[in-house]
Amino acid sequence: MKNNVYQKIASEKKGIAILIDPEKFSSVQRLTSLINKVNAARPNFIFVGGSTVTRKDFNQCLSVMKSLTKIPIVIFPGAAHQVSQEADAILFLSLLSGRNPDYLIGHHIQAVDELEKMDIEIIPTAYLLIEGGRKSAVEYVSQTNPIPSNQPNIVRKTALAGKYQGKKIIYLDAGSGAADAIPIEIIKSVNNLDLPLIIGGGIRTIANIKQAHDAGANLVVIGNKIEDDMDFLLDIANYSKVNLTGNEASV
Ligand code: 1GP
Repeated sequence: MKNNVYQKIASEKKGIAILIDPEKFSSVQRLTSLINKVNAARPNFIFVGGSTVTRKDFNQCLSVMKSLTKIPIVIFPGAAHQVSQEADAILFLSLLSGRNPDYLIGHHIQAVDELEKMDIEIIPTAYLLIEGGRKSAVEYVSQTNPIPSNQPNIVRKTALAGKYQGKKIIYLDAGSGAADAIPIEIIKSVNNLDLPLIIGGGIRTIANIKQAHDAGANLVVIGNKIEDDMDFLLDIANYSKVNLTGNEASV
């Protein structure tokens, strides 16, 4: 196993992952310039994946990224073909908020032949889509309904059922480009289930990131904001530096 990604996520208190959707970075030049900036910002992980990305764009993106960065690359797959030996790990997502068997077990079965031959870490993940103020691509593509954002009890029970099924991580997602990030009460409803917590969707400010961390997120994922404004990576670098300094001071 190349990298102990699961342990790294679990031990993060205020981690950051930058999400790259290969469909939006099919230009190698644009991808290269993004990765150079990501390298300077030094997030804990790069997530890669998307709801509608093709195998060709996915593979090209992975091989370009692998040649340009040492930051661990984690696949956040939108479908069965989004697997690659170039990655360090894959979040093996089950869309537990929905009732579409393809996203609960179907894509997984399609992916196993390829995955079995790869030396990448496979992380069983309870993936819950939460209403984010506008219809998300995941919602449309998976043909499922998100959990309403005013239902922390449903979120908690769903995540706990995932834990009892053996999922190792909880990922709450408001959906890419969500108008509203995951509310604090929703994050707090699952922060005592003793599983690492990833929060994403609609996070566009340092205040959003801090709020999610303070509510218990081990890792916060930022995608769209970076696509619109790559310089936001500088703000992320500063935020992480302050946290690191704070951590060191408290040791
Ligand atoms: C979406 O959690 C990710 O699946 C990130 O969302 O693109 O809105 O940051 P954004």
